[in-house]
Amino acid sequence: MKNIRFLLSKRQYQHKMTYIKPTFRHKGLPKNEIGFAKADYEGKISTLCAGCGHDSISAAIVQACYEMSVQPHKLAKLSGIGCSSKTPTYFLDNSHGFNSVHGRMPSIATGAYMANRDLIYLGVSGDGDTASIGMGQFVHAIRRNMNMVYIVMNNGCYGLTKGQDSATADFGSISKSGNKNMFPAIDLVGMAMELGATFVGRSFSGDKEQLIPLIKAAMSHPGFAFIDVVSPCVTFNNNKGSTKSYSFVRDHIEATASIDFIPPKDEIKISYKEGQTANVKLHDGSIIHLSKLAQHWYPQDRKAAINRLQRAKSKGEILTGLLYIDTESQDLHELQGTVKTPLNALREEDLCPGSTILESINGQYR
Ligand SMILES: Cc1ncc(C[n+]2csc(CCOP(=O)(O)OP(=O)(O)O)c2C)c(N)n1
Ligand code: SF4
Repeated sequence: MKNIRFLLSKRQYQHKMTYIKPTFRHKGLPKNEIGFAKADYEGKISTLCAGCGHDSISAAIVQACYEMSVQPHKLAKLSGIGCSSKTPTYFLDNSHGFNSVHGRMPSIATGAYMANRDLIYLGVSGDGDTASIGMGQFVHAIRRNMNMVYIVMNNGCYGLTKGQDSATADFGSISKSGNKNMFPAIDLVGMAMELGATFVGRSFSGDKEQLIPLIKAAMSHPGFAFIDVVSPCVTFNNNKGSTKSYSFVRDHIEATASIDFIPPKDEIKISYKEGQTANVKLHDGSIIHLSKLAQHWYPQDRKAAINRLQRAKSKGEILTGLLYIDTESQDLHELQGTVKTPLNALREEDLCPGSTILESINGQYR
């Protein structure tokens, strides 16, 4: 320590100290099934503003991956540009990562996913990154049902570039500078639903009881899993009149149900009254247990979910939870019938079938 102080100026030294995160792990820390502590799923110390909703979402991702016993080297985190897109630096330090260009995360995800279907793909984006410059990429990722989790940290503004209104800012919402937004908001959840997304959820960065099981369910869903998370920007969009502030969201949030994610090996121990619960079984045997289900809420009925969303919107409610799931969908690899082995593991004999087979293939085109 003395040597570092000697080599650096006081300012450089203090700056460096800010970013040191201990790697020491106490032996007694609880471990998950594969022997990792929760700290093994963390990343660098966040440089976001204190109180930013995005940090709570990072914490929920860390908790979900720890509880799911995800092998860190079996996950790839991808992002675009923005405060939200910086967050992969703050979680899953031992996983693969690609911080791409503004709005271009889906293309990078598509390339990586086509080359190697063996990883969990976790994309993180902002409402600016997705609903404006990245809109064209986002809609095609949904349409192709790529097997990935796509989280939008939605604060209704461009935090990184000093808080301009984004396309998800609500009509009439007032910015910190006092301007009223005159354009209607693009509702990413409604859009994803219309486009045929096979898993759609919405949550709030301040509701980890809901967000953690939702992320776990999204990671288990074999298709495009979209989660819109309202995530207040404390610096530029947490003022009176904003519809993405902590206080506004807390006053207008409506959960469709409480969510429990039950992995295949566990059994459901809780029981609720008939009509108030639903169990959605996923392909790997895990169960999404929905309790305190809102009346007439059917998370496997796309039309009903769209209608309910529209009604909530007209009442000014922010509807959260698992909004829609299709458990029978086929993902992009299945649709294309591609090889199961990651491309970098294919051997020469797999790639070159030999002259006899090649001759017969060519023969079909003569
Ligand atoms: C091609 C390109 N255009 C514009 C920018 C400037 N820019 C950087 S981040 C950003 C928007 C960030 O907003 P959002 O995605 O909502 O993330 P937040 O910072 O609010 O989390 C913009 C416009 C850029 N980096 N690259
Ligand atoms: S500017 Fe806003 S979005 Fe960016 S880190 Fe600060 S609070 Fe978060």
